[in-house]
Amino acid sequence: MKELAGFLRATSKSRQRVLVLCHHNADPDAVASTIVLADIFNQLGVEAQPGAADGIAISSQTVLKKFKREIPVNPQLNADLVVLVDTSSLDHLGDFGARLKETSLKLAVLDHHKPVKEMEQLSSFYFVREDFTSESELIFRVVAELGVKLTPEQASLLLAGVMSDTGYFNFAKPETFEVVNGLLKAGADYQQVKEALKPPEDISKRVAMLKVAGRSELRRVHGHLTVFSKLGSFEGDAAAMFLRIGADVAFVGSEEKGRVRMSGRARPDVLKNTGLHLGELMEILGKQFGGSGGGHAGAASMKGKGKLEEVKKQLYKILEQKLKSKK
Ligand SMILES: [Mn+2]
Repeated sequence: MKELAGFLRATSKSRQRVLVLCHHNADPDAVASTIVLADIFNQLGVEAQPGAADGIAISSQTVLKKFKREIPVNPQLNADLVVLVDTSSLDHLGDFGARLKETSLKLAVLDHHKPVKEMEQLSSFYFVREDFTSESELIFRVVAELGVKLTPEQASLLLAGVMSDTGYFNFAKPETFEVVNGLLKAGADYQQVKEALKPPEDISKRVAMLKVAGRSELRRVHGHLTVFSKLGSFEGDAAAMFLRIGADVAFVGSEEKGRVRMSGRARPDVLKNTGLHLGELMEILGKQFGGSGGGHAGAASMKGKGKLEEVKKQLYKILEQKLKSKK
């Protein structure tokens, strides 16, 4: 953290204009950490703007509304330094990533996803800590290191980020609760955050979940219950639902006009026993199908070109190898 705090201090002294940027379809963890980091830069005396590439998720919109904050989507690229937050690679910035690449602006990466080699080479500063369950925790730690005080609203935003990325503390570590304690002490409002994160009773989502359940295929791979299903939206939510109702590993994909997309989720105990890492698996599949993929060990996604049936075939080939127990 000292190293990161040092970087933030040095950047503040250098009088650069900073753009803090997060990935497309930005989740609450992404928008919270982006907004709070931009605030901190401003507090340290540097001109900083927050921004999200290609749009933000509905859940983030609700959280931002609750705490009266906004984040510009596809902001202007008039900065000296772009700090990528909660974003492991330019591929996760949608079309905005290609625009950013063309500018050859100076880049810094502050992330908690699986490191991407190419990004490390592209960045002037690279700080990736996969052991953090959310980017918001990372931001909280560096803010503490800097000795800056969070406002109650900033603390609430970060708490929303932590809760969203840990799946309401399902993937939390002991350190997560230390951060949560700090956020509550800084004035975070747990009830309000919980309220803001509560998904609206969306009829289309309920129908989607029922459909995806009906289409699901169950296979046992080395004793593990694996589920595969198809859905054109809410893929991540659907995969998470399959874990809640009993799957060890679940994948939900879609295919439209030759483009495929797939999300996966796996139970922590399965990851531990087998060494499976869905971020790695999705990276392999993304590359195999001319696209990209990545994420966390227990939650990841890919997109590419081709047939979903073919993706499924390759997926099970990998699972056959990876789901062997280490013991
Ligand atoms: Mn995150």
